[in-house]
Amino acid sequence: MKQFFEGIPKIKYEGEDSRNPLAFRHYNPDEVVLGKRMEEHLRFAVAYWHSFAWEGGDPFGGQTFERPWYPQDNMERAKLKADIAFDMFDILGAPYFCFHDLDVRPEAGSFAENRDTLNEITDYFAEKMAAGGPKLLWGTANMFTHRRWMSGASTNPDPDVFAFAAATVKSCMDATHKLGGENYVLWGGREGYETLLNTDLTSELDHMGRFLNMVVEYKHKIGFKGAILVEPKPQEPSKHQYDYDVATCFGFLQKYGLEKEVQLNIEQGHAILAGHSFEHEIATAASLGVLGSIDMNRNDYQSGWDTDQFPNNTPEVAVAYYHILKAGGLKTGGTNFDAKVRRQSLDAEDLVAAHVGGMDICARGLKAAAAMLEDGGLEEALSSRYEGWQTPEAKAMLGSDFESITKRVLAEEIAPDPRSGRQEILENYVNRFV
Ligand code: XLS
Ligand code: NI
Ligand code: NI
Repeated sequence: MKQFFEGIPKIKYEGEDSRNPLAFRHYNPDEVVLGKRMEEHLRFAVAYWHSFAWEGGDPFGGQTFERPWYPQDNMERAKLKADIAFDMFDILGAPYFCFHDLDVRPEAGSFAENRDTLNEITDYFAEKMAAGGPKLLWGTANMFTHRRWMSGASTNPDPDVFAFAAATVKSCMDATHKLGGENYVLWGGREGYETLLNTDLTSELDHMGRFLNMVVEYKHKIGFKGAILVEPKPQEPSKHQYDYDVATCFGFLQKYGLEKEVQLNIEQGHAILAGHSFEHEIATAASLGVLGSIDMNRNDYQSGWDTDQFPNNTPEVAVAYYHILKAGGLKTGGTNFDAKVRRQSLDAEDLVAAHVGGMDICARGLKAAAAMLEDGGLEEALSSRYEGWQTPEAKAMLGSDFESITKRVLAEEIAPDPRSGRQEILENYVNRFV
């Protein structure tokens, strides 16, 4: 154990009455919920990017944190960062972690050097993982920070950037595969535009579609068994991003023949930026058959930015897990905290406490969701609301046509009798569980 987390013990489950701020009050990995251990339902992952690579900057000011692995520009400090990150995974008992290439190795400028340092650091990870460390939920490429990506990666007007992006994603898929990663993520922060005045929308989308097909072809070629996940977000950093939301992504996947090959990684904050709720995005993805994984970080509702805060709202988390459980639960996906502590939260203890709180609120939400499902009140309300569609006449109608329906409306003098949607009653019902 390095000095960095000195004095911070391994976090334990102490139950609801515990007053210890560094204990789980709800997250009890072995507790069985709906026939499955909590750990297997939630599949928590710590995000290397925000917890170990982000330095506390905002649009008006730079680094606030002081960490022994700064500046993040050489391999010696990259390894120190890895030592400390794996210490925290152990303190939390986190079963998974995830990373971007740029989080874990220095940026060299040349592709060959970036690939070699990525290979070196991921070999270092492999040793730690073999020695009892967590598993890899997903790997990904950061194709948005370096200036080469400013006009996009696969959608860049310059084919050399497309080529650099292809080589970069290949190297990250190789590293993810080597580490037994369970998914590979693509988030296109700069796959979009700043102004349509300089943008050939049609060819950019075609290039992005071809690029994603190459990802899938390469996955099959190397025998990567994990899921390929695209992460929707409407904007930020680009003014407009092509992967706007779940529905937009699904249309894109269908157009390029990928809807059976690619699933989605849905982030709470991105759902809010798109003008949706998290559960809307989850339920939509589930209904379209593309629910992959979740990034469980919330936005500040006042700021309108993707503030990437740790979750802290039980009702929101509970309805999200309700839709996940209803869809059969997370398969290769997990609950990733793509979240960062506030820039004034300088201490190692802040970093640990943020994850402890996030894991605990998710466990609490999961238990509430499971209790709702077990009680079955929402399912009953739903089947009663749609029961009319169970009649043979209603089912037959879907196979008929406007003329015959009109005849039936006249013959049977159909005059609909509106029924209450019972929204408040259902909201009150949910509040019994959260
Ligand atoms: C940024 C995204 C990013 C992805 C991975 O807003 O959430 O963190 O999850 O590139
Ligand atoms: Ni985000
Ligand atoms: Ni994310």
